[in-house]
Amino acid sequence: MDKLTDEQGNFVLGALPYADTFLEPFMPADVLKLHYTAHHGGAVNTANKATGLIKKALETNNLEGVDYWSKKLSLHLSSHVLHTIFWTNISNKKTDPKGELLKRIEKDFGSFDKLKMLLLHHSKNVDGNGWGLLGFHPMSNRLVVLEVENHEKLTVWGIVPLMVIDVWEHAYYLKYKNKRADFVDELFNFLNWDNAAERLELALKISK
Ligand code: MN3
Repeated sequence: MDKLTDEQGNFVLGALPYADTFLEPFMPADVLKLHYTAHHGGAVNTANKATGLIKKALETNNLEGVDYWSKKLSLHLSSHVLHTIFWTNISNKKTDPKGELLKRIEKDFGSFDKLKMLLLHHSKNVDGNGWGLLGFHPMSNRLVVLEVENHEKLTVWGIVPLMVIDVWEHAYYLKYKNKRADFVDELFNFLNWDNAAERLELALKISK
């Protein structure tokens, strides 16, 4: 359901699913636009550069520098994945988990309130830049909350992100300054649980 590449396999910055003003006043249009074009767009460009240079290294049988570019690919492709999901994870109308998603939240965390407590805690407490993340792990058939550092650290192999909360300073500093917790609390009201439910449904279908 997410389109990360074009027909040639190059990473592309897809269109935002709404206008820049969609989340105002919570997220001002200029903040959203800068986040999307400079930060998400920058990750797309660097991921393309990394794959290009790794390909070139293979063609010339010279692997000098591939360690650096493989690390860059891990960071920036992970950023591309998470930001692509993030834009679809927010909405300007209130939603709540229901159906299969709610059932699994209650099974794995006790209740939606308990999940909220855990997801908010991890989002607020990431060391430095990172993400709070609710994911589905098909290999163990359970939901997991992660406290991701940068874009790619402290994950679990095979996790399918359902709901991601960007707590890099670029996500909130222009409006919320150093008050990350206020931003996270406010963002919680804009989370699109219908989108998370769609992601779970697709993951369950694919993993059957
Ligand atoms: Mn970001």
